[in-house]
This record gives sequence, C-alpha cells and structure tokens, in this order.
Amino acid sequence: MTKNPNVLGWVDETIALCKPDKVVWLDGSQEQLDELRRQACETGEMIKLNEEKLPGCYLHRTAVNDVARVEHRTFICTKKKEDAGPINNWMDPDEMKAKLTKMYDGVMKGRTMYVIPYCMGPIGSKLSKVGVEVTDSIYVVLNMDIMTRMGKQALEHLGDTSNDFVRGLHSKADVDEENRYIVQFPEDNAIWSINSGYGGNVLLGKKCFALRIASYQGKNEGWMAEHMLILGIENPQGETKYVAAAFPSACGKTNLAMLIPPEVYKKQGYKVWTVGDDIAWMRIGEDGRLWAINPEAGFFGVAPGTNDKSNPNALATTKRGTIFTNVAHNLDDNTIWWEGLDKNPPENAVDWKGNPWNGKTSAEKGANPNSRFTAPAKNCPCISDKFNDVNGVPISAIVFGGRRAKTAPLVYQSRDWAHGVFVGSIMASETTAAATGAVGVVRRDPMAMRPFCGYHMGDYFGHWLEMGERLGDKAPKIFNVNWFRTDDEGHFIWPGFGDNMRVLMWILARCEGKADAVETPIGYEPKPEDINIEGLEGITADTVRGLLDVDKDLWREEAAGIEDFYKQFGDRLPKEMAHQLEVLKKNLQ
Ligand code: GTP
Ligand code: SPV
Ligand code: MN
Repeated sequence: MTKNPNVLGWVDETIALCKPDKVVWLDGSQEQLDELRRQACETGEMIKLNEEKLPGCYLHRTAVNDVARVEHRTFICTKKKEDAGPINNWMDPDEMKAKLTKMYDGVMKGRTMYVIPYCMGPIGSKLSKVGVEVTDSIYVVLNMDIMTRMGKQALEHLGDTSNDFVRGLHSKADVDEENRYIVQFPEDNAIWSINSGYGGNVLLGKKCFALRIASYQGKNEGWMAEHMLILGIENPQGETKYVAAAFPSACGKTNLAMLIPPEVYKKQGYKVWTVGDDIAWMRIGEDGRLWAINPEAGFFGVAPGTNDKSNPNALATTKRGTIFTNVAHNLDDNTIWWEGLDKNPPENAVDWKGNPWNGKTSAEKGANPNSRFTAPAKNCPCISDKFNDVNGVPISAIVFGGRRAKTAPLVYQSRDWAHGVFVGSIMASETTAAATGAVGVVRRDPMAMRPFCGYHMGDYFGHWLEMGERLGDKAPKIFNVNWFRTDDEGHFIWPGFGDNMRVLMWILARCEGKADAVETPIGYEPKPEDINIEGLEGITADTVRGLLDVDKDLWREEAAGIEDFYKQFGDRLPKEMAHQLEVLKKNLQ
C-alpha cells in the first residue's frame, strides 16, 4: 500500500516484536471493514444492533476493569525528567522501552495485527498530520475508521519519503490492569499502549497523538494542540464567528459544540455549526489571525445524559454507523439504552457488564457513567460546512470553563491575552468518570490539559504567552465560564445546554466591541441585564447577578490554592504568571 521506507521499516519492527500470525493493512475500503465487522460479531466482540432502528450500529462491552482513561498509568517519557514536568508521570525512555518490550514480545501470537494508517485533520491540509497505529483489536480498527481519515488516503497524504508520522503500537494483551501502560515518547514521535481496550487509551490518534504528542510538536513548531471544541455562530446576516472552548473531560464540550439556539435567537435567524467537539489544532494564518481545525472525523461522546432535549444533534448523529461502548442492551428490540436517554428504561436488558438487567427494578446502572458513542461527524445535523476545509476556521474567542459548584462565576473576560493565559492556568474542576479514580473532587486542570500536556506545564504556559505575542492585536479574546454553580440543595442554578448560547452571545458581542462590562477583581463581567434571559423560566436578572457574584473570601482561598499549585513549577513558571497572581491577590485585598 505504500513505498514509504520509514513506515515499512517501522511496521516490520513491530511484527518482529509482537509476532502476529497474520498482518492486515487497512486500506479504508468498505469491503474490508465489513469483513472485520462480520468477524467481530462472530466472536462476540461486537453485537450488531437493530438494522431498521439503528442501521450500521454496533454495541461493544469492554472489560469491567477497563472503562476509562488511566491517568496514573499514563507516562510522558522524555530523556530528561524535568522536560515532562511535575504533573506528568515519567520514566526514562530506555528503561520504559525495555520494560514494555518484554510485554510486547510475542504478544500477538495467535492473533492478527492490523496496520491502520490515519490522517488527523482534512486530507491535503498543511495543518494535518499522519499516524500509523498497529493493533490487535478490531474494535480499535472500527473506531479509528470513524474517528479519523484512515486507509490509503492517509498514506497518500504522508507521501513516499516523509518520516513525519506518529508510530502507535497497541496491544490489548490480557487487559491486565496491573500491567496497563499508556506511554508517550514525544521525542521519538511514538506511543506505546498495552493491556487496555478502551477509548482514549487505545484510539491512539485521539488523546495520545492529537494532544500529548501534538502539544509537544506544537511547542517546537509554533502552533497549539488544545482540548477544545470549535463551534460557529451564524448571525441573521449570514456571517459566522468561531469560538474554541476548553472544558475538562465530561464537562460539556460535545454539548456546547452541538447546541440548539434558544427560541429568542432561533426566531431571529441565528444558527450554530459544529466544527469539533474535543480537540483543536490552531496555527497563525497568513492574515495573522488564529485558525483552527478539528483533527478528528467523528465524535467519541459521553452517552449518559444525552437525550432529545439536552443534545438532540448528538442523538441524531448516533442513529447510523455508530459504535456504542458500555451502554445497556435492550433485548426486546435489539437497541441500546443509557441513564438519561428517556424515562422508559428497558426491563428485558443486559447491563454494561453483560449481566441480565431490569431497568425498572434494578438499583444498578444499565450503562457505565463513562459509556460512549463513536459516531461519524458527517451524520451530525449541524456539522459546519468548514469541517473539511483545509484552512480551518478563524477563532474570535477562546473560552475556558470547569465544573465548579461555587467560586467561578457564570462568565468573565480576561483583561488581555496574558491575563487570559493566567485565567486558563488557574482552571479547576470537579473530576468525572472520564478517568479512573475519585469523582467530584476539585483539582487544578490548566486549560483542561492536565492529563494531556506532553511536556512541562510551566513551558506550556510560556508557549501560550509566546503565541499571544505573535498574535498581537489579532489575538482572540479570552473568557472563562461555569455552567455548574449549584444552590444550597445542590441543584444547578443555570439551565445550561442550549441556553449557554445566551452567554456566548455576550462573549461575541465583547469581541465585536458591542457590549459593556464591569470590572471585578478577577476580570470583566457582564452587567446582569446584558445576559439575555428572555423566555427562561425561573431565571431573573437577580439570578444572573447571583451567578456572577465574585465572593472575595472564596477567591482569597482560591488564590492561596493557586500559589500552592504554582510552586511545583519552580523557575519554569513564567514570571508573567507569578505577576498575574500578585495582581489577583492585590485586587482581592
Ligand atoms: P469528553 O468527551 O470527556 O471530553 O466530555 P465533554 O467535555 O464533551 O462533555 P459532554 O458534553 O459529553 O458532557 C458531559 C456531561 O455533562 C453530560 O452528562 C452532560 O449532560 C453534562 N452537561 C453538558 N453541558 C451541560 C450544561 O450546560 N449544564 C449541565 N448541568 N450539565 C451539562
Ligand atoms: C476525555 O476523557 O476527555 C475524552 C474521552 O474525550 S477519551 O477519548 O477516553 O479520552
Ligand atoms: Mn475529551
């Protein structure tokens, strides 16, 4: 399929190491993929769902011990420990390779090795990059087919001589969690993943390449790889402005990216278009502005909570050609179900663990809280016509946000780019089921990149500052949002979902110099009456005032927490960041 000696040489090495019975190169043809679907159904790896109701859709259950990313087993292996920084797990690359080589040796005996060439980003775009993943999992192949542009087209994009591709070696091995490793070697353009069969651990184009490796490449090559959705808001005159937003895992990116405008905007003719829901690669264009592409071709979205009210566009996207992972299986009509899909759970079902399950009587959940759908972007009713554009889209605003019951207000704007980098760096959010470990614990998650930054976080802040200097007055404006403030009973105060557009509208108005703001100790905020609440039940200007409240006591505690967090970066914390913290402390006096 290719003459590229770098690709051929590397694949030969992996064959010699893993010793598969058979090697299959994925060309991307439907015949080849259909044959793999057939095989996966034969072995029980996948279950074919109701062809009338869910054409081309399949269900897969992972091992019960393998349902989320594993941050404690994820490593950044740079030659020097300090280059991985204090937040990443590190091991010497030679030591790690020696350790894992023993585990890969002969691991594919009796199995088939699949070689998946794939392109992250539109074919032919200068912003796109190629990876090759070898794996022993058909589930991985079929997911990569949805999530990336894979097959021959990717090898053609790479060309016959280039060595600029990411080498991804995956084996599910025995799915042994004690020996599970997700390892990035940024200096070698390589990823080694073993003993998992789940999502972000094994679809190596996604978090491992498009964020961890790509963030490192971006630093060296002068661009940015970020954990951001990209959406366009089209006004009644037909002009579209683009926003990129970084929220931690399971904090609302897919939902915001596909939002349905509230009636008040819909009737005026506003439309929202999805460019991406998880990752943005951004470069400075010839016009000096920041341009973004979505490197992915599909959505690996959180299933629970997705329904025809919260996210009808996502639900519509999953009706064809979709793989469902770890949701409940409705045996009556061979469809699927998850918590929050509707109020009618199936009685005759199988839960995500594979046990008989009655949704009406069981106390157990039918779907894992981190169950997912893998759906082609082209199914999405609101997919942007710029989705495949080789130039990407120009970004007007960057939005950070987390899941905070208190402290962070509904929205605020940074005073300038450097302050915006500070605002991103102090993000904190409650942990979710997207990674193993405790859920609901507040932790610092700078730019939503804590689990995904492939190098020293202090240098990463420095890279953001440098990008701002290069962008100058063409830099996007930077904001922070929080949809998750709760009242005394723990209920969300802000309605969220489609109504988040009301906040985005203030953000865009600020970018165009058309809205006022008030100065607070943490940045600029809207006047409560500048958030449009027309048609919202139970929300008054006073509710908005409450949501915008900056509690100085809480923020003084916050500043102390930031100071602690910053300490670990030592002299690799840019001076500008320390200065911004001093300004915040002074503003809070
Ligand atoms: P990853 O794919 O893990 O990166 O997650 P994500 O950031 O795309 O999160 P997603 O949009 O899938 O939302 C995760 C959870 O948050 C779902 O259960 C949603 O229902 C919920 N959620 C999303 N937006 C809102 C919102 O505006 N308000 C509230 N209360 N919940 C929301
Ligand atoms: C996330 O956890 O941010 C995800 C899911 O988008 S995974 O691909 O598993 O990383
Ligand atoms: Mn994500």
